[in-house]
Amino acid sequence: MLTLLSAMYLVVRTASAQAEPIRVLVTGAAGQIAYSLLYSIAKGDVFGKDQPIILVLLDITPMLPVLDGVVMELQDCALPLLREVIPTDKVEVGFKDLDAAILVGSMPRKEGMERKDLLKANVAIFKTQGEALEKYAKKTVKVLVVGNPANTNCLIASKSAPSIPKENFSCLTRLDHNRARSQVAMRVGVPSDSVKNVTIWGNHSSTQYPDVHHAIVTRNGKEIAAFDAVNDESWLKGDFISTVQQRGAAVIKARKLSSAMSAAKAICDHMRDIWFGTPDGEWVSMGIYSSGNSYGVPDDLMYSFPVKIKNKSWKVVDGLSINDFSRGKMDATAAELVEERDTALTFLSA
Ligand SMILES: NC(=O)c1ccc[n+]([C@@H]2O[C@H](COP(=O)([O-])OP(=O)(O)OC[C@H]3O[C@@H](n4cnc5c(N)ncnc54)[C@H](O)[C@@H]3O)[C@@H](O)[C@H]2O)c1
Ligand SMILES: *[C@@H]1O[C@H](CO)[C@@H](O)[C@H](O)[C@H]1NC(C)=O
Ligand SMILES: *[C@@H]1O[C@H](CO)[C@@H](O)[C@H](O)[C@H]1NC(C)=O
Ligand SMILES: *[C@@H]1O[C@H](CO)[C@@H](O)[C@H](O)[C@H]1NC(C)=O
Ligand SMILES: CC(=O)N[C@H]1CO[C@H](CO)[C@@H](O)[C@@H]1O
Repeated sequence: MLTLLSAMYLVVRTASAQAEPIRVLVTGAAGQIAYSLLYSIAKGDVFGKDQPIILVLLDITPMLPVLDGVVMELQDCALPLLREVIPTDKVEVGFKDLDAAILVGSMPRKEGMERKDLLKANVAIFKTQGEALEKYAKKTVKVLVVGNPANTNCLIASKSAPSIPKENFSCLTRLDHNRARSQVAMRVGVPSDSVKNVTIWGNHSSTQYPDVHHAIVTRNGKEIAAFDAVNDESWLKGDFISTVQQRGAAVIKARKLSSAMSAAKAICDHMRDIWFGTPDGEWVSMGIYSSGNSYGVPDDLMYSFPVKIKNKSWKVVDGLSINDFSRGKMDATAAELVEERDTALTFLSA
């Protein structure tokens, strides 16, 4: 029996050792999130310890010299899974034959720039990148949008790549999810993995709704509702929510730079769960296409929901009870996204 098992193990090992490399694109690759992210991807934290990787790094032309430095450092890490690194400023190179695309680069807000002009610039970027996905990537590509405004950028990319299923596009709210989880864990005094089933609803912005009505805390081996574990309803409905909503701004104020290490970690969590499925007994939050949802969220948005993932397919966790407090907050963040989408669509068709 033992010999049979070890023989089977050897067969599996040999098969996976010869796995074909997958092509993974990171855009904004010369930026600060990518600097934390690329090492984790290249060493196997996201796609598995047996999965060879070709990393494609896209940034804008003026950043190519910086990108060369990033390439040198990746080479100097001597990572066995990393088979090739391809730096480029051309979408036809960047989006070719992709298995996964992590779109981090976007137009940042500049001093004095109008909100509308910023949105317009980002619609142009994500239209181009969506069209490049349509033209050059595999139809099974999994696309994660991080660059802000992430939800709307994701919607634009997806609309510009009609032959790739909408379900294969998602945007990052995992950082908010992780923040919510940690805040509750610190408050109760348990490790963060003892807090499960928090939900982020809506836009990745200060109107997002971090919801712990269905969250569970494990303390001294017992599972209890987060509301009972925390035992401070006014904190949960007040400071907890605003702390998570404002966390990005608080990090910028302290660091004079936006979140990068935690954003990179969240990107890894998100993409790993798409690849391998969510752990048993918990859901995660991600921004996904809203059409057909059971929570009364308007159709045709990229909106963050609680999801479970299996076999590279997500399913929204249905049937959670929504009280009036939650309803109001879910609707407010939806209204913001509807408005942003409608403006973005006028730019898309212009
Ligand atoms: N969704 C989230 O949870 C979350 C969290 C943190 C940051 N973000 C967003 O992620 C983005 C990146 O953050 P960062 O700190 O790495 O910024 P950064 O400025 O350090 O890097 C961004 C990089 O993107 C590049 N870029 C710009 N336009 C591009 C294009 N058209 N194609 C390819 N590359 C392009 C820039 O040249 C730059 O190198 C920002 O939009 C930020 O707001 C999102
Ligand atoms: C939605 O969230 C993004 C990301 O933070 C933000 O840039 C955008 O302004 C928000 N949308 C609106 C309409 O406020
Ligand atoms: C989290 O939610 C899932 C899906 O409803 C459920 O199966 C699981 O038991 C929940 N986890 C905990 C710790 O209650
Ligand atoms: C997983 O998904 C693939 C592609 O959609 C499908 O062919 C396969 O049958 C699925 N496997 C399981 C176990 O559901
Ligand atoms: C993550 C996800 O939802 N993936 C979907 C991508 O599209 C294929 C069809 O090509 C679906 O089977 C996957 O479920």
